[in-house]
Amino acid sequence: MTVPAELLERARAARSITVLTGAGMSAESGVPTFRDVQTGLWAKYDPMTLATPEAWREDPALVWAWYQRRCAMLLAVQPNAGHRALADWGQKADVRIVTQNVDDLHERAGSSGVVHVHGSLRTPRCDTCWTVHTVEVVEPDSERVQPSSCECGGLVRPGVVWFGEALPEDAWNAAADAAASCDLMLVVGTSSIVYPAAGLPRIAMEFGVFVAEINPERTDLSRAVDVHWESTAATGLPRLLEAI
Ligand code: BJW
Ligand code: ZN
Repeated sequence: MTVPAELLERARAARSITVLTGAGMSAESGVPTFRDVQTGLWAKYDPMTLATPEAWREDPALVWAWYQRRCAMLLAVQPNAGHRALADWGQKADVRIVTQNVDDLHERAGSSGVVHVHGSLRTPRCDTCWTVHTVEVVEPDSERVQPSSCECGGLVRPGVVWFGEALPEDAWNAAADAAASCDLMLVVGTSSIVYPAAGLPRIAMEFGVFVAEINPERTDLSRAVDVHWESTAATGLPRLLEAI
C-alpha cells in the first residue's frame, strides 16, 4: 500500500490541508464504527434509530445507557497512529480537522481547533434549556439508566447531533470554510452517506480543491474524488506523513 503518487505530490505542495474524518478514523483504536454490528446489551438495536430525538422522547433511559456505555468505552481506548500522524502534521503545516466523530481522540493525540460537526460526548446538555452539565461516566450494567434532571426540569441528554437536528451553526460554518479554503482535502474513514457533512468534499471540489479519500472500502464518494486510496487511517496517514 504505497502512497498514490499524485496524492504525495499534492500533499508535499499543499499550504493548507483540511481533513474530514468519520468513524473509521477511530476504528483502529477499538471504537466500533456507526455501521458496525452492535454487541452486548444493544445488539438488538440499530444505532440509526437510537441516534434520534424520537428515540430520546420515547425511551430516554435506553438512549442514555447506550451513550454511557460508549463514554465508558472511550475512557478505555487511546488515539491510534492515524490520529497521532495528523497531530504531528498540524505542528508543521496548516492542518484543519473537521470530524463527524463525537469522541475526543483527535484532541487526545494533540490536535487543536478540531471542528466537531456532530457535537461531542464531552458536553452533555439539558434537552430543554440547553445548559451544559458535567456527568460522571458509569459503565451501565443494564439496558436502561435514568438520565439526571436539570434544574429547569428537563433531562440531561448527550451533547451530540441526532438525525433531523441542525448541526451547530458555528461548527458548520467553520467546516464549510475549511472545505472551501484549503488546497488539499483528505476524507478519512467515513461512509459519506450522512448529510450535510457528506457534502463537504463536494464544496471543496467546487472550489477546485484536490480531494483524496482514505478508506479500505469504496463509498458513495469514491467515484467523485481525485484519488481513492484503499488504506486505513492508522496505516495510510503515518505512511503519507513519512513520505512527505
Ligand atoms: C475505515 C476503517 C479504518 C472502517 N480506516 N476507514 C440530504 C440527502 C439525504 C438525506 C439528508 C440530506 N440532508 C439531511 C439529510 C437527513 C440526514 C441524513 O443525512 N440522512 C442520511 C442517512 C440519508 N441528516 C440529518 O438529519 C442531519 N441534520 C440535518 O440535516 O438537519 C437539517 C435541519 C436544519 C435546520 C433545522 C433542523 C434540521 C444530522 C445528521 C446527524 C448525524 N448524527 C450521527 C450520530 C451522532 C451521535 C453519535 O455518534 O451517536 O452522526 S449518525 C452517525 O453517522 C454519526 C456519524 O458521525 C455519521 C457518519 O457516519 P460515519 O462517520 O461515516 O461512519 P460509518 O460507520 O457510516 O462509516 C465508517 C466508514 O469507515 C466506512 O466507510 C468504513 O469503510 C470506514 N472504515 N475502518 C479508515 N480502519
Ligand atoms: Zn435545563
